[in-house]
Order: sequence, then C-alpha cells, then structure tokens
Amino acid sequence: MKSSILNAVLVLAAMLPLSSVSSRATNPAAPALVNGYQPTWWKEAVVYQVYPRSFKDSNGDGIGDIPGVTSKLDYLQKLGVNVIWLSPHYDSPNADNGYDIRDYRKVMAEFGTMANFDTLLAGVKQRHMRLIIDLVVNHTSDEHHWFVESRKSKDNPYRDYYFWRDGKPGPVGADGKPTTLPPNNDPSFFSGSAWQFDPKTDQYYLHYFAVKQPDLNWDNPKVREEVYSLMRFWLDKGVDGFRMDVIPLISKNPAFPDLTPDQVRHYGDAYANGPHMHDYLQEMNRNVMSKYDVMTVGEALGISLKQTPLMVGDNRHELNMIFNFDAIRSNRDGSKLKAFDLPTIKAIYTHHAEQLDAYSWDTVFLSNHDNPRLVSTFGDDSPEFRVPSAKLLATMLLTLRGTPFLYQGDELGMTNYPFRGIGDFDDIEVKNAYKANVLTGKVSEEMFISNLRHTSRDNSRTPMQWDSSANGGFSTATKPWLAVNPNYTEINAAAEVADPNSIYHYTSKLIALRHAHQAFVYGDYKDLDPADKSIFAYTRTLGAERFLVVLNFSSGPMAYTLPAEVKVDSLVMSNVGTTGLVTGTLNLAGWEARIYKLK
Ligand code: ISL
Ligand code: CA
Repeated sequence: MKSSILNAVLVLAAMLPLSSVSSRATNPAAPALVNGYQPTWWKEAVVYQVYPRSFKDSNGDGIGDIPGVTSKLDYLQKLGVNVIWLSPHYDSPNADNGYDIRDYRKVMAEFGTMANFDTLLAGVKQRHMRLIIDLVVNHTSDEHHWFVESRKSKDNPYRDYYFWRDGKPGPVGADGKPTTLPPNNDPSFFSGSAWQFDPKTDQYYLHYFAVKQPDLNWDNPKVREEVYSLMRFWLDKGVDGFRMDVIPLISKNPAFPDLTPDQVRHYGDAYANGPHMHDYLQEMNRNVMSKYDVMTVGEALGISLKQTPLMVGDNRHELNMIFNFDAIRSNRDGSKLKAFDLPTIKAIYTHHAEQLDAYSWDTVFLSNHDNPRLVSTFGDDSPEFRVPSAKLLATMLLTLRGTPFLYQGDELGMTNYPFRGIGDFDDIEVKNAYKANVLTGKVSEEMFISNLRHTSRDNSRTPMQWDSSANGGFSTATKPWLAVNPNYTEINAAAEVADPNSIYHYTSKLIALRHAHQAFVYGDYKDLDPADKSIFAYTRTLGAERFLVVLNFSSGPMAYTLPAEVKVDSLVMSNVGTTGLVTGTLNLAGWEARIYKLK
C-alpha cells in the first residue's frame, strides 16, 4: 500500500503521546490491531438504507411510514444487515422529501409519532442491530421557526441564523424602476440562482438547494450550539449515529465572491471545503460524537480522495467515514450519461486503497435515494441478465474494502422505472429542471425524459415491491405517493424469499460471508488485472486468509487465465451455480461472479 506524505504525517501525529486523544494511543483496553486497523463495529457493519416514504405504508394513506419500517425488521434481520440508515424522518413540509426540516425534534406526521420512532428503535436494538439517522443541517425548511423569525426583520435575533445579503443593482425595468440582481452568481443545485429575493426586508437569502431550503449560517456560534443540542436529543434516545447530508457545504466564505466560469461548471466542488469546515467538524466531534459510541458518515459532495483523510483520519477527530462520489458518478458527465468503463472504476477502487490507509476508513456504495437503480446503471436489467448482474454487483459491494451501504430494493434487483412524461415524476430537482430547460425550449421534452429514465432520482424512490398484490404490497391506497414499478408482479420480496436462488438469498449469503471472514473487512486489496475491460479480479488478504473475487462485467462468456502466483484452493460462491475446482483458466458465463479461497 502506497503511503502518501499526508498519510505519513497523520501516522506520526497519531503516535505522539500528547496528541489530541487517539483512542488507540491512550486506551490500553482497545482490542489488538488487525492488519494495522483498530477493529470497530462500524467497520465490520453492513448498512442498509431505508427511504421511509417508499419502504412500507402501514395505514393505507399511500405513504411509507415508521410502523411500516418496524414491521419489516425481521426481513432486514434475516437479510443479515446490522445497521439501518433511515433517510429523514423529521417534521417537514416535504419540498425535498424530508431533506427540508421544519422541526428537528418532531417526527413527520405522515410517518407517525415519536412513540412509533421509539418502538422502531427498540425493535432494532432487540434484534442486535443499530439505527443511524439522517442529519440535515446545512439548511432547514423555510418553515422552520428559526427562518420564520429570521425573515421578519433585519434586527430579528434569528436574522444571523441564515445568510441575508443585499442584491446588486440591476438594469432599470420596463416600468422605469431600478431592479436588483442576486448578490453573486452562485447556482442552486435545483436550477436557477442560489439566492432568493424576499420583499419583506428587500434582501436575498442563500439556498444552495430549493427555495424552501435556506442555508444555515454556521459562523454563528448559536447555530452550531442548536445543531449540537438536537444531535444530543437523538443520541440520548439511543440512536447509533448519523449520515450527514452535504456536510462539506456547512462553511461558506461570507464575502460570497462571484464564481469563475470554471467554478460555475463545478459549483458543488466550489461550495465544499469552506474556510472553517474542519474547525466546525472538530468542534462537533468534541462536543457531541466523542461522548457517545456512534458512527458518522458524511455525504461528501466536493471532497476529493486526497482530501478525504483530512475528514476521516483517526487523529483528525471529525467523521468516521464519508461517501466519495467518484465510483457512483463514473458513468456520468454532469447530468449526462457516459459509457460504463470497467478499467475506470477499477482505477477508482485502487486509488481508494492507496489514499485511505489503516487510519482512514472507507465506504463502498453504488446506489442511494439520489441515484438511479443499481442493476439498471451498473448491471444489465434485461430479462436474461438482471438476476446474475444484480448478484455480481452485490458480490463486488460486499467484498470490496470499506463499509458497504446497500440501498433498499437492490437486494431484490429492483430496476429503473419506465417514465413516460413529466407527470410521472415527483422530484423537485426534475420539476425545476423541466421549467428551466424544457419550458424555455433549451431541451426537447423527449430528450429530457429519455435522459431521466437513466438518471432520475425517482428511479430509486418508487415504492418497495413486497409481493405480487396491488401496489406490490407497499400500500393498500388506490394511488401511492409515487407509482410502483409495474414489474412488481415478477420482482418482489415474497417471491425472492421463497426462492433459494434469488438475489435476496444470494445477498444474504454474501453478508454472512463478510461477517464470517475479517479478510473482507480488514484485508489488503489488490486488483490483479487493472486493464482488462471485462473481468474484474481482485484479492483480499489478511495473513494466511486469502480470497479471490472474479467478476465478468459483460454479457458474453469469458475465459480468464489466472496469474501463475494465484493458487485456487476452493470455490466459495458463484452467482450462476458453477461448482467444482478450476485451475489455470476460468470459463465464466455472462455476468458470472465467483469467490474463491486461495491457498
Ligand atoms: O442528487 C443529486 C443530483 O441528482 C445531488 O446533487 C444531490 O442533490 C446532492 O448529492 C446532495 O444530496 C443531499 O442533499 C440534498 C437532497 O436533495 C438529497 O436527497 C440529499 O441526499 C439536499 O438536502
Ligand atoms: Ca402511511
């Protein structure tokens, strides 16, 4: 493993006896290192993301809810996952499906009550699983009482909880009156300017996301205290940590200079890594996380792999791990699709192994509620190859280095939705982009919809397919909040639980395998053949325990000759039912995945 200068500095800092508490250095009871890693429950975990709105509707109103999640805990336990990440469950007017929070200490009425949440948490703990919740604190809803106050007047005590700025003088309008322009050229992630004019006080407020998602001003110490306090509220209830929404965006340059044209093209990167981002994360860790046994994972928009150790390095005392978007975005160029290229994604994983050493933990994921479906994007969702390719992707996610995050429905091989028109979508990102691009004539409706069939976030937000009854057993309502994929009659949990050869059972076996062998968690990673365009073959090695994973990322049969030094001992798993021992050349079927134990 190559060790960069930065990593060397981190290592040295961790060794200093008086350095700000490294648990490794100061805790004599800490378990022995495994391959240089401090063993920890969240490194060994397999995480499953639940998007509550689409998981299970318990009361027939068409919207998934917390009792619905509780009713499926046995299903999740049997799958074998041990941490559940719950997307936002807080009180919200749902401009962005709960990522716009109105009250951090209340449960969204559509999802149930605080008592329902407590029951869910107790059910999770009873099953020896853990629950992490979404922390969305870069912004609030405009209906949060802080913002309701903030917008009232320039001298309101909450004014500085958000960013308010005067506009720039604009041209004289048709009515002869002067107009104003936004304070700078920052774009919003959801189309248009990131500044919204508020006539009440004649100033603009900042919203990197929707108009209804004003950005909090973290430079105000009161804001930071409020955040730490609401975090304690949930930790004291017993939640096991947080997934932190767009956390690299919390610190802004208060001067808000205009972005350069290049920065405008990559505005997500330009917004990340603000001047005090690390200070605030360290303060949050000191005041909150360090007092509990929790896991944290940051949604690290705009953080490069090189910068990652600065956020997750053990002795940095910030976060445990982050989501880097390099792999999941490897088949995209902005909002456009580009051809999937296996060597590119292999190079990304090798790069991870080089940059993130034993002091910086990694994550592995290729899907979530913001991305299209796993099998439709990185596999082949045709009738012939959907099952093997979904199994192959599960094989990869569960044998790579880093804590794996699975998204609901991927264990069933759920696919993208056959969207026909704008009326089929719910997502604010889509609706705003439609107004900005189609209604202005910049893009044809046909082009727009056909691109979204492969890229829209709503692909992953269609309801879970539980069985072959109406609405896939998700809801008894006539019309759920978002249509169920019509393929539910064929692709559903009941069918897969009943079929020992299903994607569900295969995923469950993989999870059990990962839990049984630390080589998959703490083992070294080596790509055997970085240039091969169809075969991904890698080893995971922990002392004498060595595994080989071979994945055929193509629909045609492939012969793959093992390097001479790789000596196969026994076949552990195959996704197409291959049996027996092989030496020398492996003859792989289309989308075949195999795991071997090596000598
Ligand atoms: O989903 C995206 C584009 O399709 C991303 O740009 C996404 O907006 C970005 O990764 C931030 O995501 C997170 O914060 C958003 C919310 O809409 C997403 O659901 C959330 O995961 C604002 O809170
Ligand atoms: Ca409901």
